[in-house]
Amino acid sequence: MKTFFLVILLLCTLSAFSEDGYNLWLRYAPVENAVLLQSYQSQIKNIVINAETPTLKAARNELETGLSKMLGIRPAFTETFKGVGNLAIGLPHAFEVIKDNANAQELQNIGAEGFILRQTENNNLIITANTDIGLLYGVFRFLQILQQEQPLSDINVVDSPKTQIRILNHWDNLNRTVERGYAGFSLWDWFRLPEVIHPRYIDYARANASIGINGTALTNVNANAQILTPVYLEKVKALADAFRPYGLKVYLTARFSAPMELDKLPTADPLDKQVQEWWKKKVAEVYSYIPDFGGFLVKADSEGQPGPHNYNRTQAEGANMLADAVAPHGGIVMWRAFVYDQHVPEDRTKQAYNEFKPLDGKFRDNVIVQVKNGPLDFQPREPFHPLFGGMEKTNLMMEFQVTQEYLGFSTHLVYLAPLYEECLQFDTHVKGEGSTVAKTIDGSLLGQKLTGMAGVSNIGTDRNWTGHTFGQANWYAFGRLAWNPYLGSHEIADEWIKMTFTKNSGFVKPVKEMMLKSREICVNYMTPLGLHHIMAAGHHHGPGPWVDGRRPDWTAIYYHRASPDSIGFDRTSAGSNAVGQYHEPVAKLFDNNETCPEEYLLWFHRVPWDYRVKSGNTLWNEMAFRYQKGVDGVRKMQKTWDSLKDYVDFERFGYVESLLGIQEKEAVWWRNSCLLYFQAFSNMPIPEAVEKPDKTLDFYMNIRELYMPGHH
Ligand code: BDP
Repeated sequence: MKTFFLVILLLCTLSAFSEDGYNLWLRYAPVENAVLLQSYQSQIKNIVINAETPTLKAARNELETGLSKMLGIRPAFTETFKGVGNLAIGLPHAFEVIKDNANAQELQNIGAEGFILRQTENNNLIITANTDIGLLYGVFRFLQILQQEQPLSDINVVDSPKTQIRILNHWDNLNRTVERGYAGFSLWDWFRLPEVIHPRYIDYARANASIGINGTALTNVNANAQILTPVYLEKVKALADAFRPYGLKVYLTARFSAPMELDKLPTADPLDKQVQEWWKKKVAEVYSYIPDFGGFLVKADSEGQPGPHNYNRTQAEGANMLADAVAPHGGIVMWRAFVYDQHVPEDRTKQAYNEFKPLDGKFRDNVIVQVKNGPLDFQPREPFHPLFGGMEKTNLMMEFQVTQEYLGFSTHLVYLAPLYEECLQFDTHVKGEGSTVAKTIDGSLLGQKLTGMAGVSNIGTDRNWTGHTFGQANWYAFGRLAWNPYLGSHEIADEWIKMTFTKNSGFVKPVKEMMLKSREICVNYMTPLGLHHIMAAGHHHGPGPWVDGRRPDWTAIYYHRASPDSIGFDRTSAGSNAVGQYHEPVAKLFDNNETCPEEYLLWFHRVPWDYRVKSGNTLWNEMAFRYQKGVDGVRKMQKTWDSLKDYVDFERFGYVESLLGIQEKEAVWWRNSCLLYFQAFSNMPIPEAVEKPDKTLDFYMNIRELYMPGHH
């Protein structure tokens, strides 16, 4: 035993010098606290489990890997109790000890995916749940407790997910490029599927299960109908089979015009009988390959995608047609609310609400409308989407972007949990005070039958999965918040750091602080004070406040509207009245420039350059200070990281260090470009305390970045 432990220790020490990030938060580093180690070892001598199903086999494998790496032990796996130090894992009636230690009410409360993990009076441990998947989630949580070196004595965790569909949206194309993907190519190796099942698929499923993600939409929302053909369905089936033991259901994107493209139907009109029949048959075919297929994710009538508008039908008519096709098989339709049209003369941020609000209550029960967190498009900061709390009789799910399309791609360290949390905690007031966005999506406030949260994935073939080591934290945070939208960014960061790097507080504290500040830092060097959509055209990398000359709602000047006297988009009651889409008193709060939170000032208001903000500065000076603050913030992150060299393996340390170098350079680029550009309107000097740009506006305006990832 001793030698074994030494070998493990040696291996781990060696690997401490080189880690490529592949293992994510599932590294299972050896427990360092000697007292805890001993107590863990004595409490987990014998694991009582009847691992006959694929899911329980997966749980057992995970325990074997985790415990041998963390504790240097190989506990016995048996079906009977032995002395002391038993960990019993099973459904409520599997073992006597479980029956005695979990009551019916508790079991009812945790539903199909929750679990109970507790210490019994005799110092044994039990993990129980109503399903195998619940047990697997319990096992992962148990391993996480050890990873974070928390005591097991008196442990009593009763937990279950607050939303039902916790799903990653992969914007992956069949040629393996990833729209807005910055971590290599698509994980799905369509060419070699269905025969080749990469071990990576299993690791992907493990990582998702470890944080409770239970769905994956494999294909891009800008959909390709080919995925619905037998050749591809064979491949999808192979992935679904690989993911199934981990509770990960497969979903596909449905191209609305598929009946025309695949079978030459003359129309895709959702009210046409032939079209309806076509979908019913197609869906039956899909289910013949994948009996537990989750359903469809649909982007329609948006950015060139076909949809019900083509036939003068409503979004509800389109969604319901597909919903009726999947309903007999237990499937659902996630219908995106990201619908807007350049030919509609209305403020783009108002269009989705205008389109969907009148349809409230008209969607089938197995439809869930998927709404982006903000009314525009995944900006570094947006107010929450007014459809949250705006549709009271419709199932509504949240769509967050995990991939950093507008936040520096995979080279900027931006921890997104604070962005998610800010949105989830905003009070919509739909049912009076305390009606947070979180409560409008988990069914607790409005009683929706179907609930969920989607995250646009940042995952690709990069060895470390997400491009940036810290991008892993965003995948992790998304999963945790989908499970429980009330968790704080703090605790999520804390868990992630401990499992991904080290438990040493000399590292955890400063890194947590750095992560928690990173989103505001990014807002400051990109789009302070409510600015939005001023990124470069097309690929959205780097600054482009000057972008003009294309469809207006894809330019920057449409959004900032800078002129010699003012800047900002007037969305007040005197302007586009986007504020009118919110409930009172939110509408009033945003409407008045005195009460509008400064972070959203230029989102809702058009203000003169010499307007006095809360600090007493003029708007222009404040803007300049914020851009500088953003740059300073990145430099501070660099210092923090540099001081932590001794805590991190050299590979991940050096990589993050290099990326922070890019981020610093690009923060300066953002600051200089934006200040020079806006100065041409404000005609005011850049304040003393702000570093002067060393290049001309012309120089910045002429930068052309070609071949950017994620953009085709
Ligand atoms: C925008 C992206 C575009 C997506 C679109 C969407 O630029 O690539 O297709 O959102 O969400 O952010 O459909």
